[in-house]
Amino acid sequence: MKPVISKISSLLLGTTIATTALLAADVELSKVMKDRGLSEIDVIRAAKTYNPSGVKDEFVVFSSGGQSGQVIVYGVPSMRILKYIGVFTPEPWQGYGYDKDSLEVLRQGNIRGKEINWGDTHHPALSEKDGKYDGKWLAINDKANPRIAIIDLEDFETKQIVPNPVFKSNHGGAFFTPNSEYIIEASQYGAPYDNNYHPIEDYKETYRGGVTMWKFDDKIGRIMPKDSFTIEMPPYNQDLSDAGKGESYGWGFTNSFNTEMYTGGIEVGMPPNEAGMSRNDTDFLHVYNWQKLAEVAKDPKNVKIINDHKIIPMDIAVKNEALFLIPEPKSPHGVDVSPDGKYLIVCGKLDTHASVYDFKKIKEQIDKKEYIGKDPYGIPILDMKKSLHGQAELGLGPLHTQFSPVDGEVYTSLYVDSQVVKWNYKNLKVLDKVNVHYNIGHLAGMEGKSADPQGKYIIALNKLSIDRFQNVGPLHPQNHQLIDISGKSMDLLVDMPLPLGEPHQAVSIRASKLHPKVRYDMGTNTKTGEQHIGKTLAGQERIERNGNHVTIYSTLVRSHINPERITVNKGDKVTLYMTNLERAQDETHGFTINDYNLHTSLEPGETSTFEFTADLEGVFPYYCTEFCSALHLEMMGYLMVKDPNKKYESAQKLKMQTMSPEQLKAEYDKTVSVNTATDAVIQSVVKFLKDNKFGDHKAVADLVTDALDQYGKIPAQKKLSDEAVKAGDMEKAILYENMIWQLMVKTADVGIRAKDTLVKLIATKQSAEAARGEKTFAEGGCNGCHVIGKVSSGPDLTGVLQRHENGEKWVTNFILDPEKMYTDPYVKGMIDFFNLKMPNQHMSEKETKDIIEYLKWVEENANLF
Ligand code: RUQ
Ligand code: CUA
Repeated sequence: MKPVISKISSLLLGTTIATTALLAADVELSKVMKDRGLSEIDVIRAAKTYNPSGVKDEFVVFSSGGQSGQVIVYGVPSMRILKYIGVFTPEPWQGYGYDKDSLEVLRQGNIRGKEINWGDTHHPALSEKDGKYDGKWLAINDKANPRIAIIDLEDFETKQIVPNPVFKSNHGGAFFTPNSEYIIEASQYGAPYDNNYHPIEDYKETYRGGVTMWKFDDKIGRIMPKDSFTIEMPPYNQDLSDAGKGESYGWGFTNSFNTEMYTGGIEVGMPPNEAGMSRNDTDFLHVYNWQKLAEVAKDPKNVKIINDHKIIPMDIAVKNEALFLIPEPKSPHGVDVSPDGKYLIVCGKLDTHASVYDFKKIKEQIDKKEYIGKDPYGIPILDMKKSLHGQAELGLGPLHTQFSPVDGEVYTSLYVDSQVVKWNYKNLKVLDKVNVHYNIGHLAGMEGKSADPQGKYIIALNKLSIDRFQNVGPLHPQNHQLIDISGKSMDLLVDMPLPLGEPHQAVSIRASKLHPKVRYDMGTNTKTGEQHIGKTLAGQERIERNGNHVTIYSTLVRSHINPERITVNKGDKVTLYMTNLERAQDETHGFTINDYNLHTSLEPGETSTFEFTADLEGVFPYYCTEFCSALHLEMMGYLMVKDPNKKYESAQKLKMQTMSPEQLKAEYDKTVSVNTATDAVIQSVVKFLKDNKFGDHKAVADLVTDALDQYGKIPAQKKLSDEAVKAGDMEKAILYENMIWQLMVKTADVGIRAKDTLVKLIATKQSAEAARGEKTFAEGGCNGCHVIGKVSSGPDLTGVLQRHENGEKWVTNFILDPEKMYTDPYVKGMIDFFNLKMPNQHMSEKETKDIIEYLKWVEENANLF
């Protein structure tokens, strides 16, 4: 009965916020289950992944976007997408590739002068310290046009793209070494290092594979190409890689297929590549000592320079005992190093086994120079059997492996079987299998490839989704499936469709390890992290002309763009700098100019640049593209492009009715008096700020600086207004007075924000009860009628506990059962005044107690509201 009554009473009283929640809670779970056809286990699975509004995820996942050339960021366990990061592909909504500064990053990825506007992102990698993720940088490779990009995890933006100077494709990247010293990038398809034509018949002689070791500066988060080098390898198609750690620190591992060095020729009657490249029973795992080779590369005698890049030839690597091969089952796929670095797991792909190599056994053979032979290029080959810890039969098409915190326990994807298998790589026993949908490639454990795997979940990155989702045409979404691995057997929790590319591999990190910023220092070039040359503060907006080069220094702040008119000549070179003056969190402004194919997204504090030739004559509205405020639509202006060789006749002026001198005087007086009243408000805020020593708090002082910056412009406008009055031009005087009002509003806007910030800083600390009470007050809908510090559609509650005898008890009773007190003379008076009755919000005694504590806190700080 209760909900019905409260629904009616709330309708009468005009508040429905609180009752909606009550109604939802009162609907029986069993009815929802029945209506939606859910079983109990479904509900448990839902509960394991459901995040109520405002609740955040424990893990953050970075997934490659495959052919979208992006990175996709989502949360676990909710599987909610948080961001797409433009990397190798322009991303108009972020302005990535549509303003000059981001275009400079994108164009770092040009290869041989060619603009490349897409990528096949494969393997994201998180930077490491002692083999554990440090949450600072993300690297990702582009397989199609061999490149590595670096993303800064302070703002989730791409900062650097480095093309590989000698490879023509890559696959086995990006992998950080355990202290982010290097990023490993292995090639895929054998090809000449130089950019010349070499006949395919010379494949064995002139085509090469290899591994590039990109030197990484983890302080600034940039690859240092000059300090990087490539280890030349035979034209076996190198595949996935991993860096050793712990016991195997200093070593790198890359497997391969096509040690047959088959080059196809289906068109001349040869069997296709797929047959020729998988003929041998074994291929080679490449084992190389990058630490030693980094020293070797420092001596110019040891390196060949190709395309301005250092190459360590195979014979030099062999001579330095830093490059070896070990047979591995044919056409293997992943190579995954265990968290302690003692074991490497290589999966068969065409074999049902996973092979577990023991690094100690590998090292023993290397130390004793015990080789079973050499490959055609003179690289020593170690004995496979002697290197193996053992093999486990897992199922069809094993690909990739992730680790868990349980010793020996791992999870491997089975492509052909469409399963994830849980097994123990130490005792080689299979423990459990779960079906996935369908044809899983990679799988992602929580920090599952670091030295500190977290367990809990595995994500299956499936290649096909077939029947899992609504049919949206022949091209289906991708399917990431979340699997709970906390129990004895695995449990598939939920599917997430990803409507982009083929998300290839994902890495995850505890959300607590990430520390992204919410705003930039004012005037930052976010692509370099440095102060932007176009940084413009309020009042510095200007248009400068130098010959036919026009430079505009503009600002954006709710809700205007300054300047609002830009007039240039057709053919002028235009540089437009834009600074978002906002400091408030999430106050992004976008910016575009009609027909010029330009867009930028300006996060608070960011400056960016448009550079274009005004080659189209006409009138081009520009505007803010983010719905940033109530006056967002007004946030606009015009680019006017005139042809200097044309004569423009002004259109006939309409006969507009003009105001009489008396009317003008009256309007002028009204404007001035509004300004006087507004100024009084500003002065009261200023007094509050001064009385409460705003200068002690940097955040507030910054806001006050901004506010005073606006306020300081008023005298100049006032002078212009007074001059206009003196000259008898009331029309103009009114406009200047309006400008003064605008400046006052901006001052007040920032000033009040400063005041609010200061209040939060200097108010007495809330007790846990009071904090809970504030939440209950808001969630219970109380603030729908009661605004602290203001009379709104209900009375101001500041001081309410003093207003009545036994105030605490009085208010408690009133909250718990307001109807009972409607006839109380004081309450009756209020009901008449506000024409509203306090509704029963069905607060519990505990909630009411918390609210009382909150009201006490309000009272303690009454002077601040
Ligand atoms: S490799 S699906 Cu391209 Cu990462 Cu195994
Ligand atoms: Cu700024 Cu819309």
